[in-house]
Amino acid sequence: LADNGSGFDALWSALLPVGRDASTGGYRRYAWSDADLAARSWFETAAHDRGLGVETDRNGNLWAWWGTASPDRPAVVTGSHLDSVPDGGAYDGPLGVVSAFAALDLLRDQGFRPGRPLAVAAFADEEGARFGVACVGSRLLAGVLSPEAARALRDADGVSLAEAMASAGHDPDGLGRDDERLATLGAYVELHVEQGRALATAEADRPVGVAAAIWPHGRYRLTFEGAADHAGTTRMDDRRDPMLTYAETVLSARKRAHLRGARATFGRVRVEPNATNAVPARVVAWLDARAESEEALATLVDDVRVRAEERAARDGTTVALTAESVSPAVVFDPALRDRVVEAVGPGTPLLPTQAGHDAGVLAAVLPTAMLFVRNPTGVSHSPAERAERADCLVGVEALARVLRAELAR
Ligand code: HGY
Ligand code: MN
Ligand code: MN
Repeated sequence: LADNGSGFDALWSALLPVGRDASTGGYRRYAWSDADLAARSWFETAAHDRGLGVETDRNGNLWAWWGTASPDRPAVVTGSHLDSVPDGGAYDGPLGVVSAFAALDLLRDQGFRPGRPLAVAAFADEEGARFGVACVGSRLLAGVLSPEAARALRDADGVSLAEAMASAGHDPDGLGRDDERLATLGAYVELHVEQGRALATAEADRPVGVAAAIWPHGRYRLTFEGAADHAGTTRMDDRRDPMLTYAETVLSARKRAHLRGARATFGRVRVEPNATNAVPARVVAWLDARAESEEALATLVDDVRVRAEERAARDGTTVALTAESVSPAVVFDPALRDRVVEAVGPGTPLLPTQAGHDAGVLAAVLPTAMLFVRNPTGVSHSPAERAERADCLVGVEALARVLRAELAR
C-alpha cells in the first residue's frame, strides 16, 4: 500500500471501540441501536474525510459516492455491513467497509481515474440479530422482503422495526424495492473475513480467496407448548414438559444434519415462565439450518419438524414451526467471478460458503462477487474472530485491483 497501511489502520482503529462490550470483548451492534448509529456516523465521517457524497437510501443503507451514477453510467459498488450478531467479532462486516474505503484511497493515491462511479456501501441490518430476519437492508432494496413485513418485525422487547427506525431518525414509510437506485448499479463486490479455515489450510495457504457459491439457509422459529406445573409435586409421568420436547429436537436436528453433511443449530431459546422450580409452559427456540442444495435444506427442516411432532405427541406437548427467513442457493455471476479471480491473481482459490451475505441477496438483481480474507482460526460470530493485519492489507490491494478492472470497463 502506498501509505503502508496507515490509512487502513486509522479507519480500523476509529471503528474498533464502537459497540464493543467491555466484559466479553464482543460486539453488540444491533440494527438502529445507539451502537449502530455510532457505526453509521463513523461511516459518514469516513466519507466526509474523503470528500465523498454520502446518503442513506430509502431502506436505511448507507452510500458514499465517488462520482455520480446513472443508468448510463452504472456504479461499481463495494462494501459490507456494520451491524453484528450478539457478541460478534470485529471483522464480520466491518472489514469489508474499511477495506472499501482503503481501496478507494489506494486508487486515488495511484492517480487512477475511474471511467464509472464507485460507491462504498454499508447495508443495514445484515445479521438480523435484533428483528430476526437477515439482510433486511439488501432484501428491501432488492424487493425480496415486503415493506409491510419488514415494518412489522419486532425485537425481543416488542419494539417494531418501523418504531426503531423512526426513533433513529429514519422514515420507515419509504421502505421497499428501489428500482431507481438499482438501475444505477452495475456490480457489487463485497470483501469479507473468511468464516472458516479453507484459506488457512496447508493446501491453500493464501491470504485471499473468491466466493463461488452460498449454501441455501434459513431461520425457523419452533414454539413448543406444554403445561406449567410444580417442579416438585408433579410426578414425572404427569408432566407435559415442552423443554423435554425441545431438548430431544435439538439432539435429533444435530443428528440429521450430521448424517447429511448439512448444518443445524439452535443458538437462541426463550423459556416461559423461566423459573427454576416450575415445569415450563412454553419454549420458543430458533433453528438455523443450512445445506448444500435447496432440496436438502427443505428435507432437513421437514425431518426436524416431523421428529419434533412425533416427540411432542409422546410428551403431551405441541410444536409449531414457522420459517422466519429463507435464503435460496446463490451461485455468483460467473463472468464477474472470473474477472475477479483474474484481478486477484492466478491460482486464487474459489470457495463455497455456508454463511449468508448481502452479496448473496443482491445476486438476484445485479452481478455480485465476494473476496474472502484468510481467518487463521476460522472462528466467526465470536469475539475470537480475527484476521492478520498483513492479510487485511493484501485484501485491500486485491479489492483495489478488482475495482480498477471493473471501473475501467
Ligand atoms: O449468519 C450468516 O450466515 C451471516 O453471517 N449473516
Ligand atoms: Mn455474520
Ligand atoms: Mn457478514
